[in-house]
Amino acid sequence: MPAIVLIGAQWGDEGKGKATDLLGDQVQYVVRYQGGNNAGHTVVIGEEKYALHVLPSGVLSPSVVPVIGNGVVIDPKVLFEEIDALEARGVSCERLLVSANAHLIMPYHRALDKVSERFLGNAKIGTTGRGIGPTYGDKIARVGIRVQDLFDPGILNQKLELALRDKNQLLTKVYNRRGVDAKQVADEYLAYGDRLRPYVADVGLVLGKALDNGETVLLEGAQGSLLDIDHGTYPFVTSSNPTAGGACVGAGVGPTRIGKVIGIVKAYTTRVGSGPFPTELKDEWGEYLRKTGGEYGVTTGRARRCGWFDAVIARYATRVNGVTDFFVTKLDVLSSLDKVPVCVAYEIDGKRYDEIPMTQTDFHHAKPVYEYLDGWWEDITQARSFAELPKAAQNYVKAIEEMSGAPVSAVGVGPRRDQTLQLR
Ligand code: 2SA
Ligand code: GDP
Ligand code: MG
Repeated sequence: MPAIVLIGAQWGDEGKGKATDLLGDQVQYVVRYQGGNNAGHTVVIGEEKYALHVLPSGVLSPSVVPVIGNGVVIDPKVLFEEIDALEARGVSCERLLVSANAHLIMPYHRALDKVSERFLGNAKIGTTGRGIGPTYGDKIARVGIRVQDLFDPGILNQKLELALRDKNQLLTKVYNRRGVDAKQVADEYLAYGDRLRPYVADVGLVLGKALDNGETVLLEGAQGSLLDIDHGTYPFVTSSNPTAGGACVGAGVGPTRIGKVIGIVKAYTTRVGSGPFPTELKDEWGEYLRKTGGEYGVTTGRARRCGWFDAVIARYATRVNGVTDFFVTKLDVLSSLDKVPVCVAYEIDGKRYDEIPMTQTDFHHAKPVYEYLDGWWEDITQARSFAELPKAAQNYVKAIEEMSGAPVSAVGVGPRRDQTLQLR
């Protein structure tokens, strides 16, 4: 069985955690390939609810090896807090593998993330403040610090000194903040290195061998396609590649090993942070979706912006990710509506667009063109097969399928594992 990639098809929080957990029985490895502890993946098992930030959602399945790939940025303090909290609840994390090439989020990255957002004022990105952007910035500028640097104190000190030369200038001279002490950081991170050592592995090699042996590897995306640094609504994006292509780079798995790309798509749309969002509802309907869907950030607690389903976005996600099938989540949240609006195209300066416009300026002016589908009033959270859904709900899913351009293989009608309808 080849590798499977699972991605968010919108702006994140589509329900990737639940979907990954559902696939747990069929896969031997679950790999995070980008992002860091900005992610918030919720998994509900029976009465227990888990919020994962940097660990792969597969950690909750005892037979799965959870893996943090080279494309992830790791805040070791947060990683250990997450491991300790899970182990205190009886979830073993000892199978975890961490890439020696993953970059580390350092205290100055967190400080710079927060202070630069403040500096931007109204133009801020609305980041999670976890130091993600500055850490990826250093990776690209080739001044980043990697997991393997923690095993060589000489190299760590050398790299820290180099990095802090301009970071401390920035913090103290530009942003008027306290500088960071290299010795203190080195001591703190060398201690993390001692604890991290048993988990560290040549992840690309491990995954390559697993695939050669016929095992199945699930590459779990964080955030969503429209938050991709290359294919998202730049600059209002995260600093990594959540799209399917990022999975190969961020895990060290070649593209020919990928057999399936599962797109997770919410039956409506949400977004956290700034940036364009054509179907956003700033009225009581937005509040209705937020309340009914429990749309609050899993990491920061921020209220998510809410809007109707946007088929233009879903089509785009199908194309840039090569989605082979969709998993539609949160259909239950749309029960009790007379009509359900679905955005089928945009109108920009009097012209109709069936695809996302090429320029950011146009996208900021995009107004949704809606089609109104019949709603349903029944509570669908108890449905256990597609046939049990009211006809209008079935038609809604079929319409999403047709407009998005890839078959729907599963539908979520609640947060629990059993609240999932398999279509194929
Ligand atoms: P960052 O911190 O540099 O990655 O922020 C840049 C943008 O990416 C967005 N972003 C997210 N959007 C949705 N969900 C995310 N994870 C958490 C969750 C978010 C939370 O699951 O709820 O708790 O607020 C996530 N992570 C990053 C972010 O909002 C910026 O728009
Ligand atoms: P992720 O970041 O993509 O993993 O998604 P989040 O965990 O941030 O947000 C998704 C939320 O929706 C979580 O609270 C899930 O428990 C919940 N959820 C997932 N699927 C469904 C569903 O089909 N119906 C409902 N009502 N909730 C769901
Ligand atoms: Mg989330």
